[in-house]
Amino acid sequence: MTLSALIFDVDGTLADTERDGHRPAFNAAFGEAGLPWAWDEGIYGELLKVTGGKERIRHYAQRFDPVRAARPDFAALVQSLHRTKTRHYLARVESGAIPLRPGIARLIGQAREAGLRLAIATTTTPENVSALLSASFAADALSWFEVIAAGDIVPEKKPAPDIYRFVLERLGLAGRDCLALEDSHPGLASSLGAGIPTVVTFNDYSRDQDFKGALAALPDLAQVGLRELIRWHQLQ
Ligand code: XBP
Ligand code: MG
Repeated sequence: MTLSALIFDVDGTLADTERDGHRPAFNAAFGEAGLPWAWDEGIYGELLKVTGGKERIRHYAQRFDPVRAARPDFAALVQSLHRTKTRHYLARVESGAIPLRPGIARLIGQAREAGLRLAIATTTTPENVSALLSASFAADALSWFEVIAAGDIVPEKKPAPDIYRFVLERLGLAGRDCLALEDSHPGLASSLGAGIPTVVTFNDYSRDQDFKGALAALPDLAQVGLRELIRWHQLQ
């Protein structure tokens, strides 16, 4: 089976964005709104089980601040908090504060040299992807990815397979001709649900999660390049 395309998750895979990127951005938004909410590293690890920033805010309020969650203007509050959070997150990314994970830049360079097609399948907000790619690679990096599927573009976020099915449909490829790179159980469930062989690079938040079904689960891609991915893809 030939490998035709690599499909990358973003948060936790391209870069370790959650603990020192998204999390402080959420807290800055809560502070600006005068809310007594603060997500420390521990609680954020729990909240990451809910994919999507707006969904995560809603889940947190319903559980820890039900009176505020029951207010008629709660939906508008969630939207406004998420816009503020995205502004803070973009500022962090654009300042170069969030580096790529080990081996990612090399792998993308090798894949481009080998003529592999590239795509992105992420739950995060589209602007966050563009900012990370522009801050981490050359200015034209967005054009390297044929499909950038992000955030609310599909009805169901990960672990639902929607976002990966959207990418396959746009690429005109079958799942088995691709390889996905993910960092979390919800992400793996999503890519496997779309029939895409997947390699997991776990991180501090996801290391204890269940990665059954992955071709491999690694701490990072420091020792792994395109040759290894192609070999694993052919073995499955
Ligand atoms: C991870 C997510 C996102 C981010 C926050 O996405 O679940 O919701 O945590 O970004 P992935 P937003 O691992 O699929 O890249 O606030 O923009 O949702
Ligand atoms: Mg992820």
